[in-house]
Amino acid sequence: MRYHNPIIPGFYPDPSICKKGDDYYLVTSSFEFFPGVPIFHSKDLVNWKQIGHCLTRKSQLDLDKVPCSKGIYAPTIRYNPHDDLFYMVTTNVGKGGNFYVTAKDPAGEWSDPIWVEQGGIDPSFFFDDDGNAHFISNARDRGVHAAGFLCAPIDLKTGKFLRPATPLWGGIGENAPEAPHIYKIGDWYYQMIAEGGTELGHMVTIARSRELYGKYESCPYNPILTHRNRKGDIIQATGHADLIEDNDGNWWAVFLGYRQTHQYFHHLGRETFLAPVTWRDGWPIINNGEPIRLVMDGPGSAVQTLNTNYETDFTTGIGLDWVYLRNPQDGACEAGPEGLILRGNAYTLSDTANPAFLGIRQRDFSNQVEVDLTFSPVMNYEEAGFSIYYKNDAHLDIYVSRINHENFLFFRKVVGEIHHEAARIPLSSDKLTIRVNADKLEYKVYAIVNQAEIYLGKALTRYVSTEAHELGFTGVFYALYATGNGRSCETEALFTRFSYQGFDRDDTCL
Ligand code: 6LW
Repeated sequence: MRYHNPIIPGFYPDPSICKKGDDYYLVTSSFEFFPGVPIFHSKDLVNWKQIGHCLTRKSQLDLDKVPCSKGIYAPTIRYNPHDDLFYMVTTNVGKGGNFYVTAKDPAGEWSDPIWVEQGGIDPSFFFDDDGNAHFISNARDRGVHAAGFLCAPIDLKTGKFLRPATPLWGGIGENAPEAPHIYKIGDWYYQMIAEGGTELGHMVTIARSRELYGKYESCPYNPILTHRNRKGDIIQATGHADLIEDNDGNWWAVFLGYRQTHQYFHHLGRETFLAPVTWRDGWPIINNGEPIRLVMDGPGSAVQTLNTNYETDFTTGIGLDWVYLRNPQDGACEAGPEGLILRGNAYTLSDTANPAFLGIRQRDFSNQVEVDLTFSPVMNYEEAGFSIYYKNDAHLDIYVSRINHENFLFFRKVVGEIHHEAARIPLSSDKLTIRVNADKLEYKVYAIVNQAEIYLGKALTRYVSTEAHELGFTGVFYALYATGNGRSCETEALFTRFSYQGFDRDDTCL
């Protein structure tokens, strides 16, 4: 059967996959958002359902004042048959470095962190047949950039190395070697990595050795995945892969890529893709060296049913797909019988802090989103609304606030240091619906007040794209927020409906 790529659309980068029995589990990076490291489950590799997050407590994930695109980088998930535990290892950049957590049930709860002394990013575990565990990470911060990676046997109970780490294969000499994973397949140890940087030059390369700490020979077919010379394709930056064997003995790769708009920008973040692996002279080649496509031939008879449509009135709680910006403040977001209440604090969306914010990823270029809001500010500094949020200096906000004795509806664009008020309209009701219609290039913004539709304007998607700003690793969120702009916002904002319809997957093409 055919399936759509990305298999997990929206900002879900750096995928790592493992399997226990018939169940596959996949994790992705989460940066400054909380909870951290979303975890997905699948039975067939093409239908993925989020079952939780690995990092759900502040004791596991401190994001206090973490800058945008710092925090949690590329995780690896592995199942260890020797102790029947799942291991998720990752880096909290700027907040302690590399650590891992364990769980019997991947849906959680996961343990408190065990910290590992070795620095660098993109840590990974390899559990050898003899039961020994090995830890590898990029060695950038050790000043051995040329060596690329450092690996050592590790005591899983304590996180301590059993002997000093030694360099393994460092890649084919391209920029930014990262994302190392080790596999034992047949009589070979394979070390697969990403290099070329996570942007347009991204690629996957591999080497093998008869001994884990032996001499590695580079694959003659490297890179085994890249779109670096496919400038016109919609899919770019393919790299950062992890391999898995299915129950029929077929091999697959999950990896990141992004979908560019036809103007060479991308705003949905790096997403998770799937492709078959074929073997050439004992070397795994991703999709047989062919380009990755939006529709591909999938594993066996699995039929992909995922659609991205989403509707909630929040009366039964806050769904798993929603995240906070950094650690949430007590009482800031509360779901109840009437809907979702946000209580703004002093922080705004432009601060490197934790405002009252609840966001869900934009998963399609083309979509319609609607938000029902009840909010009647009594002080000038009180504000609540909906944001198309990429980062603290890149967000497009549709919100209600007060000037003197009158409430207004605003449309504001924040792009770098430019804060532009694109619309200001007097409001005759405390209830309104905010609607955004998006396509690849534009967001069109509307409000519906007393049944009348008001057009507030439009914004280019590229204002919230990665390429319009200094290097970032995240993607656009649709966020509900409230703020007191430097003080506490005493008036509660009530959100009674959030509805998202995604149009990128036209099932008729399958
Ligand atoms: C990640 C690195 C990368 O740690 O970007 O795609 C970094 N590659 O491997 C952040 O996602």
